[in-house]
Amino acid sequence: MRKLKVGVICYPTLGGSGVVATELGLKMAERGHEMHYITSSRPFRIPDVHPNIQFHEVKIDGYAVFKYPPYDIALANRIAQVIVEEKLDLLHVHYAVPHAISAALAKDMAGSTIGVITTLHGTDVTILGQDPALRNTVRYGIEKSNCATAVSESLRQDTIALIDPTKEIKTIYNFIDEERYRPVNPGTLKQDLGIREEEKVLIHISNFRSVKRIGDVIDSFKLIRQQVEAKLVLVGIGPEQEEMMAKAKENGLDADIIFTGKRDDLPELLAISDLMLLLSEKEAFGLVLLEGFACGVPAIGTNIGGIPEVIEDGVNGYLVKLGDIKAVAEKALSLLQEPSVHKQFQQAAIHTVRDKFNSEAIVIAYEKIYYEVAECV
Ligand code: GMT
Repeated sequence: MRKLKVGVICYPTLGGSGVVATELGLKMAERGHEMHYITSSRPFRIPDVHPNIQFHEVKIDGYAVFKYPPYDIALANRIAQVIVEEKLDLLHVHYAVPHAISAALAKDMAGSTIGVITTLHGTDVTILGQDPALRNTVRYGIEKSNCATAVSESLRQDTIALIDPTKEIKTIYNFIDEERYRPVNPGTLKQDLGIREEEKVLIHISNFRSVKRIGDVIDSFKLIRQQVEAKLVLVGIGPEQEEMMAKAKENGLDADIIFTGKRDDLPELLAISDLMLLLSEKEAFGLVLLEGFACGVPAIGTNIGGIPEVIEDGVNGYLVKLGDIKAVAEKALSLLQEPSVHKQFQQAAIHTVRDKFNSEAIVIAYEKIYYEVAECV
């Protein structure tokens, strides 16, 4: 099969959609395809020099006439240039708004028939798709794509219910880099964070947005902490951070909750963790669950969105109702106080990543779509 030239459009920052776009590009480049990232900055983990990966920066000047610099148009212009200059075979767009719209405009600007795949990641549908000002825009982006994929079955169904596209949506699950996320030796990290050897460690990793319900994580931890010696490690940065720091203090938990900020050593942080909490009110997939599972950390998550497609209740973790912090504490204690059960869950978590979310199988599923889209135009 000939190797393809693929333009990738994504948010280059640390959010889950950017991580998936980056990991997929790296895997496709390993398979010999030429990957062209067209983004505002070099995505995290995309190396400066790689024989099969190029970065095309989208630049925009803040002219005085613009209240808001039109990034979407600058992006379309750059995509159009790259389509022509690099003779791309297809575009893979991650996140519908504005990327799918910019891709459609770019195609028109370049006078090209290039195929477009749009991967929906969650909030582009579950939040933006509910906004009357953006619903039709999301729909337009999907309709203008040759193929649309969703990262979970739940997101696929939400997209049909909220957006009602005529286009078929295919579910392709997320995956993680199994070479990076695996049980590693954390060295002295536990001690360095001021956690005693005998203390249990609960971890939550997110962008600290309100949908993540970090308040529920803290309230659950408070109940857990009454029964076992434990620390809660909160990893990430975002809008709710200060409020959550204040909440920890108000609850007299500031010595037991460690706010680490953004960290690059996630496998090590996961290696010192006994249990992950993801208690979101919206979550299309929950990539962080896979990262934890791959490192042998079971999870308790809400029975929301795509989380039940990742957490198998009673096998690699537990599912609870949104806001049911008592249930979180009960399930957490049943794992933390029963080492043999905890061990079984750890093994099951590792197997979930190897079997259901195997990166090679998922990359091959995307590659199949790449060939279909490249050849159908
Ligand atoms: O809120 C986030 O978690 C970031 C967001 C993003 O756009 O990067 O994540 C979404 O995409 C991830 C990768 O597909 C999914 O794992 C997350 O579940 C999804 N977030 C939500 O649906 C809230």
